[in-house]
Amino acid sequence: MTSIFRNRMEQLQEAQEALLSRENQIEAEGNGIFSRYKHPVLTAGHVPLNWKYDFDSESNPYFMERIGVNAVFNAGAIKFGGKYMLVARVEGADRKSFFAVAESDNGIDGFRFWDQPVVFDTCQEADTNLYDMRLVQHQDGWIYGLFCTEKRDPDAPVGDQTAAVAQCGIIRTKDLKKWDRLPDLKTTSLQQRNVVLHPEFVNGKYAFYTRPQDSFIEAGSGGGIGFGLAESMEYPVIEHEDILYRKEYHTVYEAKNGQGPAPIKTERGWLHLAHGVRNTAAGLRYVLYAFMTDLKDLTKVIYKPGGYFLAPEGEERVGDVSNVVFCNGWIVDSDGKVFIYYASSDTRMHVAISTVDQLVDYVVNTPEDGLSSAKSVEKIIALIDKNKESVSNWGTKAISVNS
Ligand code: BGC
Ligand code: BMA
Repeated sequence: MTSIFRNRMEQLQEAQEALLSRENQIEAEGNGIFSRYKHPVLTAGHVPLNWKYDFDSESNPYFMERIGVNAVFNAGAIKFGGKYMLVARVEGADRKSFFAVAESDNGIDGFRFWDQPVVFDTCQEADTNLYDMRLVQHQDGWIYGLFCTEKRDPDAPVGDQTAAVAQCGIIRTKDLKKWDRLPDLKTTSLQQRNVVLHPEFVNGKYAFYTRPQDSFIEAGSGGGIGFGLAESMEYPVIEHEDILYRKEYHTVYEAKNGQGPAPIKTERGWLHLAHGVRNTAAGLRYVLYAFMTDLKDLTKVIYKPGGYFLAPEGEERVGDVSNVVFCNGWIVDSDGKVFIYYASSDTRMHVAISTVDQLVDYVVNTPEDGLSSAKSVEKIIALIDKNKESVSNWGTKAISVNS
């Protein structure tokens, strides 16, 4: 064994152990709706060294990286066996993404990848790239993973190597180890990304949030968050989609929107997190926004807080695809604590925490988008006036307490 080999190996192992055992700290202040944690929870630096390095000093005397990992982001999340599990999108230096499970005891730090990436039935021609898994513990007893499977558009002209077809792939498991592939979801749309399984049966059927689009990037006449039912998961076909949340001019979801993780059931309704996209001179900007649907009519949006819930901040703004936050995983604990796992700029995973009570308060009491500057000013004036009243009431209370 050369000293180069030994030194590099030891240095890399030490640095990785320091990263993996680093404690996370909650960030002070914030907006009262959620709190961010200081450090990313999962990054390319967390990927086990034996996925990338050949540990044989004969065949790798320089202890060189043989397989590069570019980024770890857009993870599905689930609590399983008392642990916080992320099924991350790991993207290699070759731009191919795959899935890998990482677990933590407390959900905020100490995430470690399992021994090897997730393996399931794939077909090279049909699944060039796989990404963005939504994990759902369904009422039927299975844990489903719905993800995007992408391939080159077979009808694209020879010179166009960017046109692609995206559809929803489905796998299921009982233990996050053995995954069975089911047929891809069929809908009437040419493109589907951001498909999410609803955790409960609806009229005895499987319910899905969809995102029909005409072309790979452009929503065209489609777009919006859709909703549809399928009879079975072994033969998943949605014949009819209702659009429950449309795109709208001059909002944070003007260009595209898509369901985030599966919604959380609360006493007031189903709590949703989604992403909204607008176009800018600097490219697409992705933010997260929230809304609530009716407990009985899942296609009815009953609360629609205006503006974004979470937008990229500080180092989150920069990465492979800058100015992006994306969330496809959150975990609710039995005490109502919510762990929101979001990725920044297609590069790394973060966590923010909140509670079901706070998130419900947020969706119910945040004013809707009035869709004009004048309406925004009206809302601010109304708040200023309300505050004048509150503060004067405080005065009386303070005096009566003091006297
Ligand atoms: C990328 C995704 C991206 C999509 C649309 C895909 O090829 O892998 O990250 O969301 O294109 O831009
Ligand atoms: C997509 C998503 C994500 C990604 C985002 C920004 O449309 O499906 O995979 O985070 O674009 O690149």
